Amino acid sequence: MAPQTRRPARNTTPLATRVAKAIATTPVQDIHTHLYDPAFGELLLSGIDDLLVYHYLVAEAFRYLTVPFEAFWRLSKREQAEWIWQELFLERSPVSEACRGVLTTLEALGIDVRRRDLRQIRGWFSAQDPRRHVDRVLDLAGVSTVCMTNSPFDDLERPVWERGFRRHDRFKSALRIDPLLLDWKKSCKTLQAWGYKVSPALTPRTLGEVRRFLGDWSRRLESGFLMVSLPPEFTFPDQTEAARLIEGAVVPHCTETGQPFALMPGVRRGVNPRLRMAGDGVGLSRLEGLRNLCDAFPETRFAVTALARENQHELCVLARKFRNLHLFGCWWFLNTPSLIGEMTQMRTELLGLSYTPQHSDARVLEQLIYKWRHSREVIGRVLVQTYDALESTGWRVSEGELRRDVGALFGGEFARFSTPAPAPAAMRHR
Ligand code: HDL
Ligand code: ZN
Repeated sequence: MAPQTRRPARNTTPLATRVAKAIATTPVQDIHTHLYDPAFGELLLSGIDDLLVYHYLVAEAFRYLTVPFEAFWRLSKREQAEWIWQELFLERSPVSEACRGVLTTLEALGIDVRRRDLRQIRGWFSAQDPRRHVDRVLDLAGVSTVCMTNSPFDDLERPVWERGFRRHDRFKSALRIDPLLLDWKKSCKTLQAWGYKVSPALTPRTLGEVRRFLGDWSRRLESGFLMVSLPPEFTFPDQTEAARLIEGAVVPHCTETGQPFALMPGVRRGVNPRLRMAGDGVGLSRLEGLRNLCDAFPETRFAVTALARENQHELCVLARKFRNLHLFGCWWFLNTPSLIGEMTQMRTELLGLSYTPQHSDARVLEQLIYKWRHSREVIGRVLVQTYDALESTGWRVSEGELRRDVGALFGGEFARFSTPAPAPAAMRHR
């Protein structure tokens, strides 16, 4: 007779409640945003007009706008925001993820969206105390820290770093180097102007000077890692300047300083330049270059988020093969509930808890609220299913273990990945 299969005594609190509590109360370390420390002033975007002219909404509004693109770009930010509010919120229901996000944020801030009154919403934001508003938004979003995207090549941002400022302790830094790798011809001249002895030819001396540049800015930013977005065609090894700069300068710098190198393949810039920042698209990336990097540099840690949905499964399998590869986020066009759910379930099934399910990519301060509320909802649903399946084996998960696991997913695992621990004592002298 089949042995009696007695289901283990379950925790009296329903699992879904326990998971939801862990998700809701575990703060997130948001490892990729385009937000700025308040010391950067206007560069830290905030308020309803910036929320409405977000490039995701610009792209969606242009699908209905029949006016010439330039007519829209000639408008003021307020006029653009009014047009987007009219087209995407009043003329038709705001059902897209980016539209719903604006409303999730407003509702969380206590603004009555049923009135649909843009003037009243503007009044609410202008009445906020800017000094308190930043921390209030991070707290409301359940975010402990955000990582900025900092570029020495940004003419508005660079002077603030060069002047120096008192850091807000919840704003971390990542050194973004797209111009260096993707437009070496121009960046070589820029580095020369900044006093680095570089030449267009990537000689050992030039590569040494590029490392000096990376060292100077890593120290100035106190950057946690370096990042670059890459076109789908990027591969390694290769004769491109990007591949040669990565091999000759970026990887040695990251290995020497212990910073991960975050690669973000799959973006096709300027698919429709008329849309300006909203005009970028996606392409299927070749991942063998990433495999070759992980294999050639086992002591360097690579964090990766790929933009094409179709790359995600191969990327998960690659992460199973290389412990120096950490996957993060549902980037950009993947940051939708259906795709977050699909990717989080696949990653958990294949990688356990050794990845980072999400980053917000927020460009406007208050977006943190909706991007994390929407992501927590989806990640929570996947984890309920995950732990329910686990507990049906008889294994039980305590509340403390749930909080531990969620903390790992919400930044703890990326922090562990980013700081190499010494080998365990037992392994040291073998
Ligand atoms: O390159 C990137 O970091 C992307 O995230 C782009 O900034 C993009 O415009 C974006 O904001 N995506 O969410
Ligand atoms: Zn980004």
